[in-house]
Amino acid sequence: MSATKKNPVRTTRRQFLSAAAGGGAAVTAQSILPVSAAEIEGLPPEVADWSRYLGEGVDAYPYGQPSKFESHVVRRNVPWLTASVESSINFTPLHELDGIITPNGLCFERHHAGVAEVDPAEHRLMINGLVEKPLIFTMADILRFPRTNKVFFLECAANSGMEWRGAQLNGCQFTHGMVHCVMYTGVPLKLVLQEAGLKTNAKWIMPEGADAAGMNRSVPLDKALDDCLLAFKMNGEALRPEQGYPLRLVVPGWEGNMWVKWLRRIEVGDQPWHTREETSKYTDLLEDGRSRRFTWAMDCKSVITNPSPQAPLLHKGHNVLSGMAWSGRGTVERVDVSLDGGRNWRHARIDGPSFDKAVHRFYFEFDWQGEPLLLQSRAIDSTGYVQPTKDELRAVRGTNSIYHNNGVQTWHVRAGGEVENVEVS
Ligand SMILES: Nc1nc2c(c(=O)[nH]1)N[C@H]1C(S)=C(S)[C@@H](COP(=O)(O)O)O[C@H]1N2
Ligand SMILES: [Mo]
Repeated sequence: MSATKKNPVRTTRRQFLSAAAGGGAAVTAQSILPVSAAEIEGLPPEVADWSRYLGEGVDAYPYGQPSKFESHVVRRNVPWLTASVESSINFTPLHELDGIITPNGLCFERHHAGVAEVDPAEHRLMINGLVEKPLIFTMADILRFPRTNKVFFLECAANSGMEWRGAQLNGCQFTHGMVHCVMYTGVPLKLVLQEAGLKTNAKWIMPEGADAAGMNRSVPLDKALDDCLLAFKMNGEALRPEQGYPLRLVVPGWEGNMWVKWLRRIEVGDQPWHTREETSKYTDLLEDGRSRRFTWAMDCKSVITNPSPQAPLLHKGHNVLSGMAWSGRGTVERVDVSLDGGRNWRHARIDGPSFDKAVHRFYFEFDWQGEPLLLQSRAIDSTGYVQPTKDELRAVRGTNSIYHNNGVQTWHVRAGGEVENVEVS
């Protein structure tokens, strides 16, 4: 993935305030006035077509699909980030979703060598290296271990990477859509490792995928024994092929590339392997040319999903702002929202379950009379860590980075309700 900037947009707070005061921008009144029901034929008290005829029977959809009116709600890619579809990404349509769970068919995908088609009957998981007895498990063997259900977010280290130097992509789907949050059913990795028996010098594991990329990463043993899962179900049903069917490693709170899909082998060792995906990729290049070695936990982050460039404001008056927040180090304790580019902050309302290392949903109800807004959200996690501004991040990490951008996002709402991606300084 290239870090080339395409038309970065930068708005100063002064520019914004003068635009707001002068009311210079043309107001597109049509886009913000609610449509009067009387202007539309066929609405109540008229009887609509769908009330006059029988609907489809129970056999119409053996596996249910969304309404055809929701056909625009899909994963999308960015053409200039898609050199080849087998080694690429698409993005979760965050602006169309609510609550904390990502539906299976909308979880973003990141593949280094396409979606492996794995037959579960022939799939095996091998444990080797510094263990008392190397073992090979069938899927049926895995299903005989005690299992657990946990909700976790997965965020690619490159999420928001294109935004590091300046505002670029117009839509939270593209700026923040490399995250999903799913309920996994799986076996604690600890149980399977204990079955093989860890040697006293065991310090690291290296999970490896069965895809053509043979994707692998070094994971410290402490993490493996703490909360990692061998997951076989997502949101109650079998993992989707895109998400690693039939078996994937879940590494809660840590960068997505460690969550090896189509998991076929775990080697136990006494030091990290320094594989391709933890050297040439997924390290952060600092200003002085050195790289940060490992950055595992995904720091606390949030984004306003509505309004956002793909979801403009359509009505004056009462409006609901919504967004999501997450932290790789715990729960999200608080989310603050600003309507004026970070001058004034108000507490947002976190609603729905609050799980460790999972997405949290927040809302902020506000009144809008067509004035320009600079929307920001700032999350604070259970360790007390406050999501930084992008300028604060760049002050520490320089401008060479792609990965691990958890800076505050700004959306500029114009007088007509349109929203664009900007930065304030
Ligand atoms: N075997 C394998 N595992 C993999 C990958 C891969 O290409 N092959 N991509 C990794 C990366 S970089 C990320 S961000 C996540 C993406 O998970 P998802 O496709 O479920 O969103 O899977 C990780 N696990
Ligand atoms: Mo990733």
